[in-house]
Amino acid sequence: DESSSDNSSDNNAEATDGTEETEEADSSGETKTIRAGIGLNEDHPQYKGLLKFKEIVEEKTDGAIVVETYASGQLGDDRTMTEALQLGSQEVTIPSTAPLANFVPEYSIFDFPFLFPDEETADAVLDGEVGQKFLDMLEDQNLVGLAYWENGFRDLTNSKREVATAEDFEGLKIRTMENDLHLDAFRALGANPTPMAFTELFTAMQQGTVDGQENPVATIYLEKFYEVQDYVSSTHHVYSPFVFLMSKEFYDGLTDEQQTIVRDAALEAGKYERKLNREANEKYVEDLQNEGMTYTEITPEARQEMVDIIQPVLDEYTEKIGEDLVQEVYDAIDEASK
Ligand code: TK8
Repeated sequence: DESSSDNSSDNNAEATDGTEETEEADSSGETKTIRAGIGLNEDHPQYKGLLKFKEIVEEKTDGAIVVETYASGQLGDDRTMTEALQLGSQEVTIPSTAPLANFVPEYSIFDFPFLFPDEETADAVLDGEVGQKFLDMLEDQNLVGLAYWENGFRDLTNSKREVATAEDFEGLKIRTMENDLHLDAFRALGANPTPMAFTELFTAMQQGTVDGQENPVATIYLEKFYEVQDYVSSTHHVYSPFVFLMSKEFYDGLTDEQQTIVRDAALEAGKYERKLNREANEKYVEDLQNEGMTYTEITPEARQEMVDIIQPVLDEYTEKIGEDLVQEVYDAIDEASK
């Protein structure tokens, strides 16, 4: 059909232009291997997205690049795997933006509570100029950000009591991601936050080291948090993007054609992952209730009270990140929400 003939002519054009590269790759003959590790388990859309990435890359490079996939933190937690990419001992990981703030402090903006009003706005901003500006900031850290995937809107769970208003956070021992803004925001609400890698979270809840945590309902359900948590509140307090990261050393070692293939594959697999993630959200809420969790709606008034309490923390981080950059993000959000 039209596209394949175009494609083949492109390939010929590519092959002709890039004969050298192609021959070079062929002459070296070695297959390049991508060790791709994530923290969530194989049931989560993040893993299904990674399998889609694998399928596209192996098909498009005709096996010149092989992707090995490791779920459930087999290769470590987000920070450890991100450091492995910097060292060149792993090629791909897809962390939430929150732990990336330890590598690029400006990433804390993504954890401003209630920053993105909905998924469509998040997509428009992340897939546009502003999103690319943040991906470019990763280069100095020996990392290449190829695409944004979706973790989602985060909700609070705990094993102590229903949380319906800001007052209910008082004294709750909440695990947060390793991100100072999350810690400061939960402290402002009166909670007692502890930063912890995702790989230790289930055990910490099981042993009562923490009373609660916050994650999108997909994670709460698919990681079986209902086995150790009794209450879930629709706080939707942060929209967490995932960032598809590749080791810069590995990326720079690819041919131009292979770089285009992995970049396009990360983008295409990301759109597929976002779709899967959103399709099931309603279902997860019902599933959690069927597993015995009490679901508490947060009213707009209660949410506004939380926003007001957290505002001083956001003012402080706006200083740290830089007023202009924060304003640029808010302008992009306004533009996208029109
Ligand atoms: C999984 C994490 C998880 C994140 C967290 O590796 O740490 O709570 O929301 O999705 O990235």
